[in-house]
Amino acid sequence: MAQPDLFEQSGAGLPDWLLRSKDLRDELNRHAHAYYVLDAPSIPDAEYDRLFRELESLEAAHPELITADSPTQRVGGTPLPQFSQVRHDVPMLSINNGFSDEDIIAFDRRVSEGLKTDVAVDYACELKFDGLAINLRYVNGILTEAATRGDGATGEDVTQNIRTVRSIPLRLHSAHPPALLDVRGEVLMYKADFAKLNLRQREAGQKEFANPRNAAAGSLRQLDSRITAQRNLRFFAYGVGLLEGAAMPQSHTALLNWYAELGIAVCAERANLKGAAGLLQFYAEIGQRRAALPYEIDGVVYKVDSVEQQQKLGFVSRAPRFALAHKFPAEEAITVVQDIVVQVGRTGALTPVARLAPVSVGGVTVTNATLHNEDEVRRKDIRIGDSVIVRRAGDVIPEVVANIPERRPADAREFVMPRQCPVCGSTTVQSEDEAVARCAGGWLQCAAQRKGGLLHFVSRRAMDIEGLGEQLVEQLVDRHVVSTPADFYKLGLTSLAELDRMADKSARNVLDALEKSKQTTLARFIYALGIRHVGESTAKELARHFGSLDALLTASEEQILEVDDVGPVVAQSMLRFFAEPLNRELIEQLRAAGVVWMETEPGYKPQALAGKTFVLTGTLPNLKREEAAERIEAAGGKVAGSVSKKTSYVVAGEEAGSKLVKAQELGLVILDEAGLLNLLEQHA
Ligand code: D41
Repeated sequence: MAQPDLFEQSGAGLPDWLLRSKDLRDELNRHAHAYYVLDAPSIPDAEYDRLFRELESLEAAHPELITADSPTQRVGGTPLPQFSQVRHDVPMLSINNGFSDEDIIAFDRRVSEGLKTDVAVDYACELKFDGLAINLRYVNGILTEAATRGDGATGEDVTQNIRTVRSIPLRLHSAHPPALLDVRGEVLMYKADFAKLNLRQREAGQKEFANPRNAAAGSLRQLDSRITAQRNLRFFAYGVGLLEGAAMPQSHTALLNWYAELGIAVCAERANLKGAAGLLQFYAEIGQRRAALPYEIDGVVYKVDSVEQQQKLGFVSRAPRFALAHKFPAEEAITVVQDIVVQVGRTGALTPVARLAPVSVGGVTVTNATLHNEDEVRRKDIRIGDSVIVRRAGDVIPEVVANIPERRPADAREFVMPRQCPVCGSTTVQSEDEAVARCAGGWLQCAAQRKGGLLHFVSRRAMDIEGLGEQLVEQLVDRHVVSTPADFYKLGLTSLAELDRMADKSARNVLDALEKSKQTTLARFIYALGIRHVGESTAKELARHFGSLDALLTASEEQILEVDDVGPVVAQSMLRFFAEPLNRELIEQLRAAGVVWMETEPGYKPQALAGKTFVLTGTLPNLKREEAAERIEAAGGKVAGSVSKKTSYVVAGEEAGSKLVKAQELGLVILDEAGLLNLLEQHA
């Protein structure tokens, strides 16, 4: 029976189940929108599931209730025999790429010339998602068809699978939707979902995906949409095709804002900027934040904002003149594994490292990439001589992602994990619960562990001793000048000046930096000790909880376990560390050398800014970003990387970019440096 009849026949007294099913549909769709589009869950998952099951059972009893926009229609469905072809009414164009500053300046110049204007052009800047382009067709507000871009003229019908993507509304949020709307955007998989998927694939003995893009593509091309439904794909809109029965918005920004009103997900990381300088600023800012974003992007996209201007500019071959993708340097490259060696870290962990034929990845020449551990080498089946894909993302260490089996030479050699530490010759141990093998030699035996531990001690987030780099520490250890962190503070001008490539001036700088580092915080000191499993945030929690080093040194296991985020593994590791007389001695020597910090009452927790979240953007006139963060944290506040509704304060300095724009859009409190200092003082 068709649905309108149901409503008509019942007249005044509609049956309860009919009204209830409509309420459930609307409510579930609302919650799904809050969760997947607004990123602001409105009910607990369990409650959502309960409502969902209620609707399912109503629909099972009354199949005529099932509407195209029912949330139950997102999951499962009968397997597709194949994908049929869809011709795009308006072709899906491609987008031109730029790589260098010069390319961007030339683009802006072409645009200005095309528009015959002298004033800086208004651009809408957005992210370039590394996913799959897709067209969603809404007829009278209902999702009726979804197709891949294909060659731009013809794509594949993936409607069934797209219905399972929960950030795509099955019905537009509008009482008067356009008669026809083609929404264009990108389907992608979040990095975290990708990691979980690969873990599941590995555990099930199935093939892993090389990257989130491939995983998204594979998930969208599933013939069984029940599998797609489990993959948690996402969608962000960035364009429009055919539009009938509504006026075309006058700018790209207006288009995306309209989409948001219609319940279609658009990315919040956008900015409206002017001229080439604005574009380059956006690129730099997003480049900084790239690694922290939950999804992969391969660049940013600039579009002339005004639709009138867009039309004036027209097209070159298959791409519009009004848009440009500014690509980041590729994060992956192919090269040859020349050797596999073993490195020993500060905890004695033995890490197989591939020595590579030099290759440029992400703008940097890479010659080494980690293989993590022996299991990984076996699982990925990497041999010496193999051609491999290497990846370098953000600040992380380059890694070998996969080999290319077709290119394996006949004489490729397998890697063998040494049974002895390659540095000190001690035996290696492989514990049951860990994938890594470790050198059993410890600090006293093993120079590699010593070097690693010393480098950790001087590192920026620990004691922050500038000028004590890898080469210097290496020499100091090899010449037996330094063997424990306390030895650093015994260094004098003569012992430093004797080292290779050490001028008098740089020796003085190192001594100054050592002197400066003595004024530190308890958190940094704890972190610098390099206790296994005690990272930076655990060190902060420990410092906050105990207030003084003596309180920490005398703490029992139970007392340590009271600290937030500290479990038995961390507690055990700390007790073991502090029980070692040499470690106690080290701590005493460091104190005797003059290393100090402010101690507070045990259990003291500065409440002033507790629960407040800060985002720092741009350059502050006096405070370094790190210092500002430290002071906020010292007052109990948190520092986050990106702006959201939950941000309490945005601290903006010189050249603040899209974070500031977003803060303004959200109506957040924006402080300058003076404002921040004021706030800190008020709460001191
Ligand atoms: O995020 C993207 N990958 C993205 C792709 C984007 N943000 N904007 C885009 N804009 C266009 C035009 C200007 C043609 C509407 C695009 C693409 N095109 C695109 N993606 C794949 C081919 C073309």
